[in-house]
Amino acid sequence: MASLDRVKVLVLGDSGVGKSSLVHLLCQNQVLGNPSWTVGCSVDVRVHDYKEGTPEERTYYIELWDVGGSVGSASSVKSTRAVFYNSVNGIILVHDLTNKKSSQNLYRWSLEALSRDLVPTGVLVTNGDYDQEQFADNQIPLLVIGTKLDQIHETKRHEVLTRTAFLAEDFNAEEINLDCTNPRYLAAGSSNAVKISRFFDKVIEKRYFLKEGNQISGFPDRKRFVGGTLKSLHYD
Ligand SMILES: Nc1nc2c(ncn2[C@@H]2O[C@H](COP(=O)(O)OP(=O)(O)O)[C@@H](O)[C@H]2O)c(=O)[nH]1
Ligand SMILES: [Mg+2]
Repeated sequence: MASLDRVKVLVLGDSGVGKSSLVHLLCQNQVLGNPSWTVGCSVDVRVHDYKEGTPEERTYYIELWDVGGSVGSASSVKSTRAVFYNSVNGIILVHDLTNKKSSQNLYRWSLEALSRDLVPTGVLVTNGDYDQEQFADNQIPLLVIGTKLDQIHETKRHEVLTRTAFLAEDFNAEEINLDCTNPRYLAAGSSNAVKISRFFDKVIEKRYFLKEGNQISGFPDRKRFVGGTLKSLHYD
């Protein structure tokens, strides 16, 4: 049997937001019992059926790369990390809904990862020094995942989910908010499972089926970073 084609998806976010727990849930369909500190980079694989239930259905490996570390790291640490940013087909940005700083840091994480991909000489983004042009044509599908939804009190949910909706909009991405310690949030057939599946389909489509320069469906707007945040460019 021919080996399966694969795509590489980065899983980025601050330490402790739940990346290992999320990846375990996505790849093993199980809650990670006892998460240990992720040292360096860890890679797990999810077997994904592209266009499931259609005549074009095909199985792919989704490699989920959890690079680890802190976004405020010294540049030497960042350049070490940069080797993992080559040939990335998609990015999952993970933040902890109980921790605003972890949401804000997603801008820096995405800049670090994307600039490495677009500037082969390895010029990395430093604090607050964002190159607005580098992101004008980002074609890498992004997904924003908020964790620890179970830790948000009912009375605060609306406020928190409004904030995350703006964040996802900034990245022109779909968003999912969940509790990584409860597999029901990704149960087969649930809206979250459908979103995840659509995201991986998009990553595969971009990698294997779309020619360079084609727009991906679901990413109609061009985006550009302005002063550290992504702003839409409107072409009226
Ligand atoms: N209550 C709750 N705890 C979570 C959730 N996601 C992760 N955790 C816990 O948060 C801690 C850090 O998770 P981990 O997956 O190691 O984060 P990482 O450093 O980003 O890989 C662990 O104790 C997890 O069990 C969640 O959605 N809800
Ligand atoms: Mg970890």
